[in-house]
Amino acid sequence: MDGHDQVWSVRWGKVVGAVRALGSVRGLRTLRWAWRRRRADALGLPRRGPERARVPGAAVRMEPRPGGGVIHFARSSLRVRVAAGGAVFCGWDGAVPEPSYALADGCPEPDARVVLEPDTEGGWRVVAERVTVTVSRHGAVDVRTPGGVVLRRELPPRWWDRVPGDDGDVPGERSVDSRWVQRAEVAADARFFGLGGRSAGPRLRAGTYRLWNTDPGGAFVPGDDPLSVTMPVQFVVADAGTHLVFHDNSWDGTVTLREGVEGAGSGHDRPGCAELRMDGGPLRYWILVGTPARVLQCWTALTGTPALPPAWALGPQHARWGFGSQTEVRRVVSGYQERGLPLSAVHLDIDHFDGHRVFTVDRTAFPDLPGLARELRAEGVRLVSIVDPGVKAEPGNAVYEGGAAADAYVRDARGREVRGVVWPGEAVFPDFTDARVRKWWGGLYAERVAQGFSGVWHDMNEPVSFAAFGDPSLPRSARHALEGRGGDHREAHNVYGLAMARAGYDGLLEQRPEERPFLFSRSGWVGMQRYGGTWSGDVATGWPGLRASLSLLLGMGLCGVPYSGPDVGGFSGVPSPELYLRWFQMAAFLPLFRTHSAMTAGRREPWEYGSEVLEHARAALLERMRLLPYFMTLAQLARLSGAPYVRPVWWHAPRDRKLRDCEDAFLLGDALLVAPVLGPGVTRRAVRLPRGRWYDTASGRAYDGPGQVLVDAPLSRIPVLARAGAVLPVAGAEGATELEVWAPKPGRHGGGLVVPDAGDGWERPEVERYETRLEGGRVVVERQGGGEVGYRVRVRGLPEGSP
Ligand code: NBV
Repeated sequence: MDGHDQVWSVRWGKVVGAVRALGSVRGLRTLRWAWRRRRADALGLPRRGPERARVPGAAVRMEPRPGGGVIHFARSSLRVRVAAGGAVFCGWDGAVPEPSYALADGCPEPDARVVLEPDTEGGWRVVAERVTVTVSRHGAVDVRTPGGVVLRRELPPRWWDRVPGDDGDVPGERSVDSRWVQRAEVAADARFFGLGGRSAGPRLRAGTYRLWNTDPGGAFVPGDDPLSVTMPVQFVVADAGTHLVFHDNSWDGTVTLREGVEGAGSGHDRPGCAELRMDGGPLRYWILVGTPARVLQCWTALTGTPALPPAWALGPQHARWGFGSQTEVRRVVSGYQERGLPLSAVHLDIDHFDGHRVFTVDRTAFPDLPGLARELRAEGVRLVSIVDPGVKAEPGNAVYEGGAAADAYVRDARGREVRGVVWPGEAVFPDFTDARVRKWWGGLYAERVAQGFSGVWHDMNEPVSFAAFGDPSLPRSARHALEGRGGDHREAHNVYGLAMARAGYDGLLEQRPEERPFLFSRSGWVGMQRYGGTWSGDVATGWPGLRASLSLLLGMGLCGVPYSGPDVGGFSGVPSPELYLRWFQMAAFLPLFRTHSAMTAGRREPWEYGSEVLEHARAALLERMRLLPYFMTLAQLARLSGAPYVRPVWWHAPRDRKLRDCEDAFLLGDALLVAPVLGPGVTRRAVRLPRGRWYDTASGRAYDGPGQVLVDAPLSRIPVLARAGAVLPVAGAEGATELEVWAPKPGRHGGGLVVPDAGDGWERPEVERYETRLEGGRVVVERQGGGEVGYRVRVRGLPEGSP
């Protein structure tokens, strides 16, 4: 089957599955639930009724405020405020930065040096260090570089307000569900990235992308949209500069993108265009401008530093839905050990619960989980547990009863518990937007800790409630606390997974304050990196799935979530040995390196695909172990600077258009360029190189970029190139950290950072900086600021026989 056939077979499989499911008990439940959900919304949501369109109209006056000011228009107002770190906030209709689920520490202080002043065109402008924002008399907002080049032009927005007086609205006030649209233009050469985890990227081509976290149901292939993490975050890269725009609004909406065309019609450029349409919520956004690294740094300052995983979470991990028993888990781990394959963690899925009830254990199949955990831990293998938010609603289920007593579950507009359908059957959903509920839920992680689990994996938190038709989630009319403000699922849906992650993270931290909590979550929103990472979700087995998983990961990194990875081999089916191996080889260079599969899919142990695959998988595993100190350094750097471990190849050269369009390779930190094999039968592949010298790490051969080169990609490995001059920490043969140094190009300097991490705990290690240069044909490595290079140094990339 080629990629196209694989995509269609996945889609067809979903249709057949859905039809079959309808005949089962669960099918009937989901049918009943879908009707109930629809009815709840018909009764519980305000009717749309007549609406009135509105645009800001002409500017009337301006009010200066710290960091900017407020411009009043005939029918709206715009607040512009430059924050101390350089991020610019724009809020229409009185919108202010807080409250916000995205902001890590509330709204940053204004940059006191910035003022809003009249410009020569009759509008206003703010001039900040890295950006100038001008506002026209009719409410168009231009974002310019300090040199005056326009990066983005936001046209005046348009609202559709319900006619005042309807459904208890206060006349003259905008209701929370006023719909709005805002259209922006960007340079003709600009490329769009981001929007959370998208399957059809990383470069987001023309299309409409929905902002509503969704379980795609079954496995997804490129083009399936939306998925579990959607974010209103556009990362835009153009010749003139890079910028990020974040619309801080968790409501349902769409972003329609269209790349521009240079020299379209009579030689004029047609600009690129991004149109955001929202079903409600505030029109407020942040704009960040600078180099990609600078933008991500500023983004992290705003939305939070990524949680630092413990070192073991950077090692190889193995999961499966359907281990079925403790004996089977033991057998799989022994299989790794007997073959000398490193393994850091095993993940237990919902089949280890008692009847799919979260925070329970099936004692028949897993009679002594704490014992197993202790035994494995002594052998260097941790256990990670899945946690689903849906709680089986039945008397006698202690979790359910505890939550009911604490009034923890989401209720409908009439005040009754919302009862959906998930794995355990009829289920209720904790309202994580309530601090009190987060506290209660976090306390439940004590049970997981007592079972011996070292970390958790949050699933089904879009949230999912199986429905025979319509949205597989909660009714939009369902009520949520929203931190005491009160509101409904239209606003809470997209932040549900984020708030659950917060509860889980805090719960784990409380249990084991001396350890870094390990958590990754399928769904989430802007800021989820504060609590952990994510993974691809149910990516379809097949070459298109492999590509989709890379797209997703790169997009998440640009949205500030650096720790993620795919299900190696794909979730849904039986990969060919070649596909399994290529997936495995790519994932060995990704932060979360985990094999996983569905209950009905084939096995994922490296020895299940024949001896040749086993040997090559072993090589990938050993290389991963060798690179662990580098991964740990990248994790620390992500915390310090927001730079994702895995970066697009244009990271340091966003003006290189060919790199901008390159979607089949990635940078791992500053030192390595990884070129995975994404199709069958490949033994050589083209690699687009950024500027500078690059060494094929397998052959040592040097290539000079920019440009495209052909490199060998035998089944035994995927191409990995090292940047000349790079310094990276690796584990030496005896386990001690060594510096791998790639010879700089003659006349050039190089260098690299090393963050020696103890592996866990909260100590903040020092960042060590190393510099490299060639001197008389020898590579010299020095520690910046003087001091010993306290590591053994291994130089690579010098011609044979060099000193
Ligand atoms: O818990 C079962 C699976 C899990 O293995 C997978 O990783 C999640 O993405 N889960 C989804 C629910 C069932 C999906 C069909």
